[in-house]
Amino acid sequence: MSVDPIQLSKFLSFVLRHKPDEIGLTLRPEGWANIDELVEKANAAGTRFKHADLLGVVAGSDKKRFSLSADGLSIRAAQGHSVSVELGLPPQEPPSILYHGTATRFADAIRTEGLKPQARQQVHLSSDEATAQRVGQRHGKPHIFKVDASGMQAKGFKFFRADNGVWLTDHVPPEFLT
Ligand code: HQG
Repeated sequence: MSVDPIQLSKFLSFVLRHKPDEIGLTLRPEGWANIDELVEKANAAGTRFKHADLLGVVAGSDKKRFSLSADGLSIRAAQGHSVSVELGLPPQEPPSILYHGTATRFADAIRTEGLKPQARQQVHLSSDEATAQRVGQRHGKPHIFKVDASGMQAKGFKFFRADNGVWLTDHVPPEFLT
């Protein structure tokens, strides 16, 4: 039986970002899982797919959600973790403006408290408004915040760029938001 790549992508996101223990997997500190071990444990837990199916999902992922290690033996989620991982990304100079898409119902709280990572490890930002719009739509009627990334960097805030181009930072205080 062929594997639905969208379902498999969702399963991999779930295991590699949020619940590796659901299939008895332990991620390495930087978020990596050995692919053969992941496949074996997923199959044993009832989600049936092959190594090649996983590689197909990695290659076909619209947002490049997954990265392969240089030796090709391991996989990790590029971003989006709720489990504690140390991705080991070097701090980088961000574009002067970054965007965050959210839902209108969160906008007041965000104006007061700034952007917080909520269930994830870091706040997710994008370099283009169209992506932020799509991210916001996932939550409801979209509302876009512009983030003064240059201003934050000048004050010592650090920015990281995930393998798939998503920008990450720990917190965006309200004074850097419009
Ligand atoms: C909001 C997807 C109230 C925040 C996307 C967001 C992204 C606050 C929600 C990636 C708040 C958290 C991440 C505050 C932040 N008060 N609400 N102070 N601070 N929020 O899903 O950024 O398709 O955890 O605005 O494309 O929406 O899964 O984060 O609405 O890259 O690969 O709290 O997930 O990628 O929601 O999305 P999320 P996100 P994938």
